[in-house]
Amino acid sequence: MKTILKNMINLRDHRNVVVTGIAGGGKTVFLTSLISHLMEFGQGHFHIGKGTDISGFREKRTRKNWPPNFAHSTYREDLARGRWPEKSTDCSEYICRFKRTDWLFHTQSISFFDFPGERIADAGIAAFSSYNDWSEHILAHFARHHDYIQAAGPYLEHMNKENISRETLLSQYRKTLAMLILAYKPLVSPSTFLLDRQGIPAAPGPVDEIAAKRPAGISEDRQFAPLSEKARGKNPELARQMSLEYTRYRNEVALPVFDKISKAESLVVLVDIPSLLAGGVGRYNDNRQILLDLFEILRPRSEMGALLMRYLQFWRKSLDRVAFVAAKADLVHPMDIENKRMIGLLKMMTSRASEMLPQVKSGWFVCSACNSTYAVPGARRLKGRIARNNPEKEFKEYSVPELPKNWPENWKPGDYPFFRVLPDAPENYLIPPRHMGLDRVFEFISG
Ligand SMILES: Nc1nc2c(ncn2[C@@H]2O[C@H](COP(=O)(O)OP(=O)(O)OP(=O)(O)O)[C@@H](O)[C@H]2O)c(=O)[nH]1
Ligand SMILES: [Mg+2]
Repeated sequence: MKTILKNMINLRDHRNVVVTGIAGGGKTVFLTSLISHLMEFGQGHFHIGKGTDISGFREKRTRKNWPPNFAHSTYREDLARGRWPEKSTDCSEYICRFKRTDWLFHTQSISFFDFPGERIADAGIAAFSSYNDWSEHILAHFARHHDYIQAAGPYLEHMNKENISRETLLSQYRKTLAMLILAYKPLVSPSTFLLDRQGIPAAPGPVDEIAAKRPAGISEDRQFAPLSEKARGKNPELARQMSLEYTRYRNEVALPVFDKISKAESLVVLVDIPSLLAGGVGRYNDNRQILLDLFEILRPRSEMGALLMRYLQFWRKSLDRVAFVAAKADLVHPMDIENKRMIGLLKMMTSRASEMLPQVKSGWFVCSACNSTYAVPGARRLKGRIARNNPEKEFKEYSVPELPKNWPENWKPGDYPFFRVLPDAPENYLIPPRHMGLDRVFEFISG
């Protein structure tokens, strides 16, 4: 009764939804499929409420310079043609409005925000308005973690020298960042080193080659690197230049993204369990750390969160829902979904993050936004168009690893060979991609 009444008189008709996750985690495909289901409601086994109907769907395109409109029709076309959308090179937003039969007085309006996963690493830059504070923060992070000490050791040593030039300092920092990329470490910040503003990712190669090609900042002449208090004291002019470039980067690259993330009322956190298992324990550890860093920022009373809010200077609508989603569930055998192993792994990985936001309602879901496999009856096998070594793009049967009951203590890349497949979506746009659990996620995040 209470719910019916709440829905009938619901005055809050707009919701900001941010979909987050690391690069390649499935954000763009998730949104593409979800929007198709809302747009073509009734055509895709997508159910909400007790037989709720959605009608009058309208996209609201904006003329704002940034973020650009989410290119839904391009991505839907990609799926229909059997290719996944390109990785995102900029943030984008999709705003839509529709009527729900369970909301009598209002239409629901939602904005969905998508961004390139690499930008999450700039959370520290967004949180600290002062270059000096950011320097202390990032240098302390390097000092605390053994893996970072390895990559950053030569840089830290160089910083303590008597006379340091801008060129050598930046070159050493770029080498550190290149080593972090090669070690799959998450804190590659400024993130434009990994994915520049034109959307060009760093090409794999030796450390020196990556370091020589990529700038630690917006461009060659606008780079920066952290300096300790002692080094700043010894090199005041260098510190002044670094601080100037830091502030520019923060205003132009980091703040716009984190401003959007911090304004979310619903957050969808995609976790790509097949790729974490396929990639080894290092990939898992790094991904979990990224998640914890992000939640540290969203935590209302955390130092970073408080700083971010103070400096962004906006009236923060409060985050009230977080959906943790085990994405790409079609890459896992249905047996491991039925026996709850997939959701179990998701909960184990994210429970600490969820506890960091006790005032927010958390939900856990298993979901596949674009179901592209079929289960082979009676066997731990799937049928799909495996992406690798399949020039004809044929459907083939292949074995899938069993999900572990718990996250193992250790595992190597290749211990769980989950394969990528090509998308299998109807060419008829009226029919949205097959999905698993997408409607449950939507029901939760739409409040
Ligand atoms: N089988 C399957 N694969 C998926 C699904 N969603 C995404 N993928 C795979 O994951 C890859 C990355 O998906 P995207 O949606 O582009 O990931 P993203 O999070 O937007 O990545 P960035 O733009 O780099 O941040 C795709 O190219 C597919 O290989 C899904 O529902 N099922
Ligand atoms: Mg994307």
